[in-house]
Amino acid sequence: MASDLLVYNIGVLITSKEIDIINKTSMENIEVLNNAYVAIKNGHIFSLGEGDYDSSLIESNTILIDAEKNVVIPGLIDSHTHLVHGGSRENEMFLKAKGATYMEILNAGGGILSTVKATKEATKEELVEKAKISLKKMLAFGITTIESKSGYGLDLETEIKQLEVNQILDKEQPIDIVSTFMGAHAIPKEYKGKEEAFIKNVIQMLPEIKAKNLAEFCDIFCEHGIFSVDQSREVLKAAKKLGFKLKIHADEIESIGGAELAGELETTSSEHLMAVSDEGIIALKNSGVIANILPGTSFYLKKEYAPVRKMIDYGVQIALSTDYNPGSCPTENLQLIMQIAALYLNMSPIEIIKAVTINGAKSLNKEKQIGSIEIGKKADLVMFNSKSLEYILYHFGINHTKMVIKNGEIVYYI
Ligand code: IZC
Ligand code: ZN
Repeated sequence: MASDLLVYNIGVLITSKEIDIINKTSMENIEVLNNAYVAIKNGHIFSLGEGDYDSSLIESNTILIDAEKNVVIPGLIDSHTHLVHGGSRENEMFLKAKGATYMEILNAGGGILSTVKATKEATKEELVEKAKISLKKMLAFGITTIESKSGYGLDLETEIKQLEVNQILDKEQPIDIVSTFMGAHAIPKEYKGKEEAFIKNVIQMLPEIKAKNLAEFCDIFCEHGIFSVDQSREVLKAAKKLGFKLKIHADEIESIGGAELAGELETTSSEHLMAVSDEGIIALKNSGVIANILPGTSFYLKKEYAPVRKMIDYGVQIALSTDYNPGSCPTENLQLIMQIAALYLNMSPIEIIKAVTINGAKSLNKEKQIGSIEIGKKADLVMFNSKSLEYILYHFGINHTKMVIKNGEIVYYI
């Protein structure tokens, strides 16, 4: 049977299909094909292989794309973003340069709380238009699926507004959006000293978010001075009971047992982990929690990097994401994050690709539909203007994308 679109003459095709040649816990156990082709039909992968494609795969209507020996990989997955927000925080950059810390700025009513104010003041339409500009940039960087969190409302009305913006954006542009409710992102000013009351309030928001089907995941900022391990457990358990899948911002600034809690609750992923303890790493490994590492934040805040090599040695699976947000990582460039991972996390090229494809999909519980180029999966592909994978990681700070295919359609080409 003929295909709708066929990409041929691919120099290096990293399918990200997991293979067992090394061992199951490896971060390098993904398939790499040379001189390959991929055929697409009805928006899904129809056939692929090395060498010449069978002539039965094409007919007069088939769109043929010569990859000219370039690298092709699955569409990138950015599995941790704070996409929808009002305003920006460039003022903080220069406060930090004078010595102010992220926490000091937040405690003075800035940081997340200043974005909460701007997000409350913005209309839904303004938030849609602002986020759309970011999504356009993301698509150009080769991203075909993202996760997008609420958490700049901290009240039911604004949290719903943010999540409805996700819903609108999911329909209006090519990138698929997976929504996460993060009502427990910071303690609002009016709840200072009444943290328990705020926790109750967040728990009361959960059934409404669920009834409106506005989020698949629930996340919380488990951090010294924000939400404790016990408070995080309370919120996440309540969410789990209602059928939410779980994520947790854990051990970003201090090691307080967030990763251990992720293991206990078997969250889908655990985010940041710059200060994770050895016990935390073991908990992640034993529960199969994906460690979602956000090295752009370490870079931008001039902080320690997460101990990724140690986690990989322990057998933890790593995802890499931008953490795109207006405070600690204002960039949509996942390719830059991959380059930072090569430079500062000592990850190998194949480990990096695994982290932004199939492991990104696992961190969204979508590994059956996306994250690898396998027959039957969504035809989400990115072609780079490079014949070698290493070159993409070496030539940093630029955009290497040549073509993006989403659901079998060419949505970006340069
Ligand atoms: O707006 O600062 N870490 N949440 C937890 C963030 C960073 C986003 C922000
Ligand atoms: Zn985050």
